[in-house]
This record gives sequence, C-alpha cells and structure tokens, in this order.
Amino acid sequence: MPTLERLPHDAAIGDVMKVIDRDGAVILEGMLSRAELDALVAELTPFLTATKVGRESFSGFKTTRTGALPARSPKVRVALVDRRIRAICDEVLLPNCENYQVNVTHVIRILPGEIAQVMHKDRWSWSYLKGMEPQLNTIWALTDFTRQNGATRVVPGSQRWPDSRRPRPEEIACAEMSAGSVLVYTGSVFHSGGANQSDAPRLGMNLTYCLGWLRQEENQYLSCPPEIARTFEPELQQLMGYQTGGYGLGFFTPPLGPEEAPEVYASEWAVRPADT
Ligand SMILES: O=C(O)CCC(=O)C(=O)O
Ligand SMILES: [Fe+2]
Repeated sequence: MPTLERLPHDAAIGDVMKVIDRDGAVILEGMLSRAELDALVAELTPFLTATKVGRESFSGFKTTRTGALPARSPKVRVALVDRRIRAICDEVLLPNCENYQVNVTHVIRILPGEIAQVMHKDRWSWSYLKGMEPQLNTIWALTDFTRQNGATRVVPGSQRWPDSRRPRPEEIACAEMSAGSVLVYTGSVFHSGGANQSDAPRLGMNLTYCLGWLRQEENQYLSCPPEIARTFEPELQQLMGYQTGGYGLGFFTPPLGPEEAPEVYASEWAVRPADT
C-alpha cells in the first residue's frame, strides 16, 4: 500500500514542494494547536449540525457540506491566509496567474455509515482546461482522520495520469492524520472521501484555491457578499475575489442612475471601508 509523506507544519517550502511535485499531495502535521482546533470547531459546530446530508452520491447521502465559512467564522479567515498554505499556493498557482483566489470553503462531515466517495480529480470542475494546474486544495483535519472513520483516500503520483486511468485499490493511500494536521493536494491528483465505519463523524475543513481567472466553484460573491467582505483585512478580501484578476478582469459598474457614479470600478471598490 502506498503512503503519504508527512512533514512538520513548519517544513521548508522547498521540502514541501519536492513532495507535492512527486506525489501531488502531502500531510502537514500540527498546523493547529489543540486550543486553536477546539476554538475553530466550537465556532463552526452550530452550522455543521444544522446542515442536511447530500442529495446525490458525489456529495454523499450520509455527508454534510457546510459552506460560506469565512462569512460565518472569523477563525476560518485566519486559516485562509495561513502563511504556510499561501507559500504553497504561490508555488503551485502563480506560474499561471497574476493572483489566485479562494475557490471552495466547506466543512465536509462524513457521518457513520457513509460509503466511500468515487475517485476523482477536483480539477474536473473545469474540464475544458488542459495542461496546467488550476487548483491547490487543503483538508484540515478537525477530528482525527483514520482509515476507519473516512480519512481522505489519495493516489500518490496520479496528478500525472490521464483522466481515463482509474486507480486500483493497491494504488490508494489513506490520509490518516491527527486532528490539527492538514492534507494538501493539487487539483490533479486522484482522491476521494473514505467510508465511515466508525460511530462518530469525521470532520474535514476543505479550503481550496484556484487560478484568479477561473470561475470559483463556490460563488464567493454570493457566499461572502461585499457587506461581509468589507469587514475583512485587504489580503483576505483580495483572496475572496475582490480584486482585479488580471488586465480587464472583474471590473463592475454600480447600477445607479445617469451621472450618479463613474461607470467603471475595480472589484476592490466594492469592499472599501464604509466611510469612504
Ligand atoms: O471529504 C474528503 O475527504 C474528500 C472530499 C472530496 O474530495 C470532494 O468532495 O471533492
Ligand atoms: Fe475532491
């Protein structure tokens, strides 16, 4: 059985990238302290327990997915701009964009009795796009991830496989990790949620990033509208998509009467401080 390489959370970026280039994934251990983890879970729990299970097999009939995380949780805002994750995003995404953006923010809660998800590459959301890496993904373990409770299954090296090749069981590694660790994987690596044969939920916080000129899977302008994003620090506002995504990308016109406002504004203007 293949295994995933584990590195300490503060490993040098060069060492992290060597593993990601080889395997398409790596586990960073100890990203959150016990106190940080407990506070994050406490902030999210009311939203998680109120979320209904999925209505089709990919989402999982015994799995809940709770979104709009930065709008709902200040602690998720901190995780989204984590220096260690941003350094990896810079390496993976900046070769193909001027800036990258938040794509999906979900807590995936796999309940007891859930079966394994179908193996897939997350980049298939943009199936027309070939020949470059569009995405960098994280799953923050909010509970321990074990083979029994549905730890993410990952196929090391499969980021180089053609879409048509499917993993055989003996090619699949299990992202077993303790709560507070983070699985980092690219959009091109085969993976899926595991089956939960334990008697407790498995909680994973899936924070994903994509090239700034792609459409976000979770529409961040609706999940995190300007009234909320306005309260964020500029770095996070920009990551949420409130930034010019490249020349001419993302401008808007306030829908006002004639001569009430200039016609063309940069996205940043939508989240300017309220008193300007
Ligand atoms: O929950 C997991 O471990 C992975 C889920 C996943 O890959 C997905 O929903 O795209
Ligand atoms: Fe996935």
